[in-house]
Amino acid sequence: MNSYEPAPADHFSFGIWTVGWQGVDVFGTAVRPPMPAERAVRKLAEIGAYGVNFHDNDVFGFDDTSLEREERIAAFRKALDETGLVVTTATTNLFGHPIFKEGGFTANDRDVRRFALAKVMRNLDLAAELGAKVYVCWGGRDGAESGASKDVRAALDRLKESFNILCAYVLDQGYRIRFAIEPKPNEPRGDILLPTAGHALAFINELEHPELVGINPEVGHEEMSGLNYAHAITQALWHGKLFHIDLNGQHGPRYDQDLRFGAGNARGAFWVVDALEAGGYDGPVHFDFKPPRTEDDEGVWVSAAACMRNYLILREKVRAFRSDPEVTEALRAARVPDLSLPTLAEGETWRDIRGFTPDIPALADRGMAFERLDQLALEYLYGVR
Ligand SMILES: [Mn+2]
Repeated sequence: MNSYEPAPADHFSFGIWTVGWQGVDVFGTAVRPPMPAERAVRKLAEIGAYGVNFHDNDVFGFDDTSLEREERIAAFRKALDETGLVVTTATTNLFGHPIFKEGGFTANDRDVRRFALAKVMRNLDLAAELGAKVYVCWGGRDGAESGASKDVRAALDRLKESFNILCAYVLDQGYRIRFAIEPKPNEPRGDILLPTAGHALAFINELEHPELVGINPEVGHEEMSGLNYAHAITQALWHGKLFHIDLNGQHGPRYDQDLRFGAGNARGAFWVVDALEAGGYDGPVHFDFKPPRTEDDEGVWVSAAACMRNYLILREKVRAFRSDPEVTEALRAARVPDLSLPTLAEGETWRDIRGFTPDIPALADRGMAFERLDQLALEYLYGVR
């Protein structure tokens, strides 16, 4: 019987801001006290996490003096050293301070853009020092609420310029860090630039160093747009662009819920784990969730541990599904393996199929047997197989 205990080989990681979220929302004040980064590190190590991800201002305050900054970083580093937790990833807070109210890389005010890039470069130095391999860029304030306020073409030019500058910076500094753009359709801005995984993938092709830039899709962010997250990460893998993942839970198109992984769209979560189990992703299995406002400190750690536990439960179910001979037979009956056959045979060209006519009535009549296949998956998910 599986105990669903996380192991270092599972590479589970958490953002410091996830368990540290104080519960401030649009309608209410903090419900939990501030959590110093070093406490988050120690508690995450206790519950079996492998690594962490941090914003600069998860560790030290925006207005901290150099001395305060150094003290905060030293405490963070001490906790990392003592627990053995790995810094897998880092990112910059370009959304919290009022200076970023109109954006970071695409703010209309040029000095805001120059400051945003300086802030990223400063935290890239710390990220490199702490061994992060991935640097996430979430432009939550890069967007608009109204049509004329943002010149979208110019904003895309500035986004492109920003990534070109940052890629030049990591190359010049000799850092072994790659960037991962995190798409999101809306919230906090009414419409955010690069709203989906697809938009971000297309954008990367316009950069000077596309090889240094991939994506960090989040379950909730794709599902807010009504999209299929398993498809998004599979396409990102197909492009060689899945540099990082943000796992959490979401109930369809509404505000960004950031539920623990496995809550919300549970059926979607099954296929997310299936997509990751299919292979090709070797980054951290990272959770970006928010313990609900209803929870006290104990509830925070219950929900964090549940992210990992749900992943392991789903992994067991997915593996059982994929190794069931009845499923293999159902896949065959649904002709799923046939899709891997190229449409043209070796040596054929369009000339060979231009006049091709199959048995049209027979193919049109033929059922696909997908319901049987999907019912097998659901029965694993429901725990009756
Ligand atoms: Mn989210």
